[in-house]
Amino acid sequence: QNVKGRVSFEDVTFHFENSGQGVENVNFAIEPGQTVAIVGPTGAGKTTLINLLQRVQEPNEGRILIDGVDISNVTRKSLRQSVATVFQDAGLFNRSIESNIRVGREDASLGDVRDAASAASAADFIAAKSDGYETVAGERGGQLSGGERQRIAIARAMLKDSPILVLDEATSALDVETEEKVKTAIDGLRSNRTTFVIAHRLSTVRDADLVIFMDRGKVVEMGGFDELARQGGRFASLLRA
Ligand code: DUT
Ligand code: MG
Repeated sequence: QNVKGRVSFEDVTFHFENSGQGVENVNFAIEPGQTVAIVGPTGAGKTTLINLLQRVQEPNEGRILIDGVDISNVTRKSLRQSVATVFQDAGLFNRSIESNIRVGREDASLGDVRDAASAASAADFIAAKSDGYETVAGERGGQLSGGERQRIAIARAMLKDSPILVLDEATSALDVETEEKVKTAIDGLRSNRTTFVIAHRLSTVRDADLVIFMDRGKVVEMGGFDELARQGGRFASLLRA
């Protein structure tokens, strides 16, 4: 695969037709392997920004480049190979755990699936189930706990091995032990991948190379964590809150 994962947004503006909300004039560039943390209040445009990167929505103005290529010229299918996602609602199907991990990599062997599960700290809980990898996830993964669903989504992304990763950090509380496992799995997933994270935890924001603080569709502040903390603006007051 020749995608490296350099991403840039150039004057990107997008408005939903019905509401007129969206994102306004977004500009940033991120190097391969770096992490961008997107923060801001509800309705700020965080999910919209991420959706634009996947061509779920298309900019009205400006362009988005991956390794210098305007993604409006890239098919959604090929974009899905380059961008893996780990969302709160993990996007699980009512099929076996094995086939849920394999989504997007139907060619993978059971050995590959097992390796991905281990790397995602999911191997232990899967082994503990009487049907193991054949355990059926249920409607939208409903037969599994939140932490289990998340780790299956992480295993899926591990297996996909794409240069760009998008994750929406869960706000739902996991028990401390599971939380630790999920965090370890995500750290493993992030290494060597350009990562966009809709961040809800301070520790994640602290680790990011670039913090984008959004409000009402606009980038209000952008920079490194220390830089923004020093500026004493919106982000800094969030830290004091
Ligand atoms: N919006 C629409 N139509 C949609 C989705 C969103 O009009 O289909 C509006 C709602 C909001 C703005 O766009 O005013 C940005 O929404 P987004 O979902 O990007 O906000 P967020 O930052 O992800 O909010 P949250 O933290 O609640 O997920
Ligand atoms: Mg959102």
